[in-house]
Amino acid sequence: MPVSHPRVSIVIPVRNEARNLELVLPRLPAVHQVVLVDGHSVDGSVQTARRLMPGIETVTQTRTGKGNALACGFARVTGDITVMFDADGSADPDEIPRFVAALTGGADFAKGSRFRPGGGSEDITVLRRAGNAALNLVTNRLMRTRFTDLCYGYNAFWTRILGVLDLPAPDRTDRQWGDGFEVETLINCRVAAAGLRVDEVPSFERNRIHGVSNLDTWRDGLRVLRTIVAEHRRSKRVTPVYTDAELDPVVE
Ligand SMILES: Nc1nc2c(ncn2[C@@H]2O[C@H](COP(=O)(O)OP(=O)(O)OP(=O)(O)O)[C@@H](O)[C@H]2O)c(=O)[nH]1
Ligand SMILES: [Mg+2]
Repeated sequence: MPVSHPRVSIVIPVRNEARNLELVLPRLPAVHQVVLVDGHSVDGSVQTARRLMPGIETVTQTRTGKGNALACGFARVTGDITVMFDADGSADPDEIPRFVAALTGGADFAKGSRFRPGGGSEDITVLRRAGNAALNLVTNRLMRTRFTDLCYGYNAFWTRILGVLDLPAPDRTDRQWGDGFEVETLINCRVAAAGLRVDEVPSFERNRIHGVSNLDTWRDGLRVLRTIVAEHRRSKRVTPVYTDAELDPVVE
């Protein structure tokens, strides 16, 4: 059933981003809910966020990695739309309406892309750009998709499709596949395998303002490659079941 005035929840994974939160949080639009998922920060990120935004919900992630942080945040979402939003200053809050418009326009998943006309990046290195292009090619060939920016973290989706993502449960104690930076690829592949509609949204990625990246190009690039192969195999076992009424994937 279409939602005419969707409530938007923004999920922000945070690991030692206090100085960036000072600049990022005041720029967020007024929304239904903001959930900060803390990765055991030691720089006062949580306190900074609460000071800047008293209504913010904070949760400590249960394991390690950005994927686990997102899974913990998604579990807290009460809005109709979930926006995945990095805290390092690279994502532009003014683009949120663009993502929402793609979803209200009929998409199930609005995927940010730095490589669509109107998009771009100040932050991507030559090596990462080449790696991302190669990983796009492999994914598009195997999954029959048309992604232009597989490894990008700025995305939004109707919260009702959360079951399709089937992310590792927050309450498991041991590290799970999907807990790390492979999470975006895993989500993209699962959404595609379920036959959901993905619309790409041009997005401009700014440089991280303070601090250093948590991502390791080679290690995480290889994890993404393994993810594509694993998700391709999984897609053979998942029957697309997209109907408006039922969005849980069926794994035989
Ligand atoms: N809670 C939590 N947040 C994390 C973790 N790793 C990264 N993040 C957050 O996820 C967001 C993206 O992380 P970055 O390190 O900027 O990685 P990236 O944007 O993929 O890579 P760059 O383009 O190099 O910046 C930031 O808000 C980080 O603070 C983690 O293990 N736990
Ligand atoms: Mg970043």
